[in-house]
Amino acid sequence: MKLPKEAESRLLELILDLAADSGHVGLFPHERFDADAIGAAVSLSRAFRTLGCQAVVLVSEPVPESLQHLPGLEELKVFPGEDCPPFDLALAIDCHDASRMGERGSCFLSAPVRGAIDHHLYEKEPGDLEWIEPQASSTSELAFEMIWDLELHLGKALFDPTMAILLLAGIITDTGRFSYSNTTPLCLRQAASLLERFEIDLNQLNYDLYERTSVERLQIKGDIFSTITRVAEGRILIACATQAMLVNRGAPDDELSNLASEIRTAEGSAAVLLLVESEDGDIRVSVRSNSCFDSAAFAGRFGGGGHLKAAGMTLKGMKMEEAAQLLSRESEAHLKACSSESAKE
Ligand SMILES: [Mn+2]
Repeated sequence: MKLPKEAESRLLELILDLAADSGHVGLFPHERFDADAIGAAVSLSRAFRTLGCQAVVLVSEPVPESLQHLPGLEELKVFPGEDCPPFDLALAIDCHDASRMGERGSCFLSAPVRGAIDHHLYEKEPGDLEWIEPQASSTSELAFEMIWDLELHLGKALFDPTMAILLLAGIITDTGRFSYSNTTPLCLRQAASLLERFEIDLNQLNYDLYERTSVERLQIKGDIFSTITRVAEGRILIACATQAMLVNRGAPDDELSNLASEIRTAEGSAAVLLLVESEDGDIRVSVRSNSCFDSAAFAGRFGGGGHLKAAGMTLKGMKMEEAAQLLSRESEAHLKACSSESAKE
């Protein structure tokens, strides 16, 4: 079996080779990027540029309002709109293949050498340049590791205050403010080291990431919470947001998936499904679990993916009601199957 750390070493060697030659590196965070994806991508791109590479972060959409407080995002290039530069190396960040990149996928695939830095579950044997550690708290944790290793190797400082805020934002959000089970001594040490080296207003960062809201957001939250229905004797909770509900409140839908985690706090809930209708009629589903319910496996059955306790998928060509009924049935069966399995153990 290939060790993930070996993939990191191969990536480091390649980056150093490219740096010597002003090589072109493209970083591709997943579609609808979050703080982790963008924090890792921009931090790596800054570090790679300091080494001598030409580095570009290519994204599918402009920065959502909820992340506009993050520094360093002016370097993002939105594709299509911007050209696809002739990259020597393209790296998938916080995802591992072109299917999570939308239209940028073709640009990613056009690079002669491709790799990935990710912490999502991977079914296949990773390629030589795919550094995938599902037990890592976040891709920002891996980006920290890589930049740290580059610093040690070169004996010069690479971290800067912008990277510190970006990486902390990625680690903080992917660990639910250091509360999920993926919080490890390592990511706490990384956070400590960033706080030691740079002056960071943690209170402000937490406010920007978690608390800043608007009356419209509070209203849409109320609307969505009032749709919660119980399935499987209340062990599964399903909530939905139609386009009409969103339009009515004039609220952007960029951080609704957080509400799924909030719903999960209901006592006795084993799993939560939050269905959000997008403008094009697709239904994006956030899956959260508190139990044996394997969110990634469940989402995988509908073409999605993610982690054990948090995953997502998109349903196409289905009305909200239809989707809710289908998912009620399927999730109940999914929960029953894992409950009876764990009862046997
Ligand atoms: Mn992540």
